[in-house]
Amino acid sequence: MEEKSLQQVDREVYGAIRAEIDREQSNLVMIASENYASRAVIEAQANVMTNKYAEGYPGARYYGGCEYVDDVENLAIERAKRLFNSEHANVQPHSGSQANMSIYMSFLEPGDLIMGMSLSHGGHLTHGSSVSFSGKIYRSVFYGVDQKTKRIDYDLVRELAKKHRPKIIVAGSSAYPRVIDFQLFRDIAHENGAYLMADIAHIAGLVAVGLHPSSIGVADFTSTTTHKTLRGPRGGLVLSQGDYAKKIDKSVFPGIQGGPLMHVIAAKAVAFGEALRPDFAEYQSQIIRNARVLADELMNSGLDLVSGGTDNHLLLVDLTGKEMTGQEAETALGKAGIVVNKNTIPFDTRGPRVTSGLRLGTPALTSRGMKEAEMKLIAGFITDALENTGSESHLNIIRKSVNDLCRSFPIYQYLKEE
Ligand code: DSN
Repeated sequence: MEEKSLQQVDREVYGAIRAEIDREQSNLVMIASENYASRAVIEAQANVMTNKYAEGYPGARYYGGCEYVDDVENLAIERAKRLFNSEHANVQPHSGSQANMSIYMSFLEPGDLIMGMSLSHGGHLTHGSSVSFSGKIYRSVFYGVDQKTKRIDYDLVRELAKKHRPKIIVAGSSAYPRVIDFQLFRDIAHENGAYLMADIAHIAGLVAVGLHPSSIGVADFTSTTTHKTLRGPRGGLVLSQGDYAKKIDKSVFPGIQGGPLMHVIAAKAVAFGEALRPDFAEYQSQIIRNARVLADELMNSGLDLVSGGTDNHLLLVDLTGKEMTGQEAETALGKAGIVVNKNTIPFDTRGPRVTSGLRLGTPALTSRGMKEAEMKLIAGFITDALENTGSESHLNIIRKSVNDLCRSFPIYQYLKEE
């Protein structure tokens, strides 16, 4: 077998990857769900375990030759359980969506009712949206935030649970800047005969180190992705009490997936190992400190934030009443080298392709070592760009300052082209 390098074999793909390395290095990545996985995580993911079929679970596979992939899966399971203080962990879901699907498939029948947070109030597609499998296979009803405080309206959650008697309540979000009260959700769910599923995809890193109340041991089951605040490879994870283990395992495989991605599971093991180290807790606190400084600075310069601030790693800028849409703001910031995403905000009058909001997150900036001083600078760049959305030349000037800042916080030094 010829063993040429990617660079020798495929200039186009190699070129796109080099360009992506440069993009990630020279822009401010502020998409709240993105991060920079460590060198060790990326190395573990780019390995020959991608070749191995391993349907089943460690010690009970449907293929021979699984001794080493068993080792990494056992390590990933044991570390995930320790990290989250969970009785059971299934590390095989390919994504957060599949982690959620595996829970639904374990405990719901088609047509059963899911109650989740409305997408436009910060929920997720897989929490019952009509365009996702979760809203096609199951019925759904949505709770949301209070119109005034923009915090979850727990009275409404209770009222809807009583009225509709959902089989499962989903507590979790992809755009909610405040603490989620899992205990209160549990009380409401159990009062009304529902299971509670917590989807901690965004806040998993904070939960792991105790900076957000944990859902483990409170919710019946918890799902997460592994690549957001948790800073691992892309992928999913399900955590639960031991007595649900069999059902969930059966639902992940053979229920909804075939062969697990063993190279990704190896990288998950590495990421969980990293998250168990003390410096990970310090990293998570810095994420929160950075988000707070960014929020304060943006509000001081006249921008409105949904709920008036943040408790976690993200903030939502409310552009209601401004000439500019979320889409226009995203484009202008992109030209200035600041990568964000437009986002619907609660009670948005604009559609999801346009929106009146911007979602900003600090996990990736914090991974590259940025702290409060840099957040102040970045808040200045953002307000300057939003005041000059129509001026290409002004956005270019900001971009140069962004590039300079990025150069002072280098990443991927080990990937320098030879
Ligand atoms: N796409 C993720 C996010 O950006 O929050 C959710 O799946």
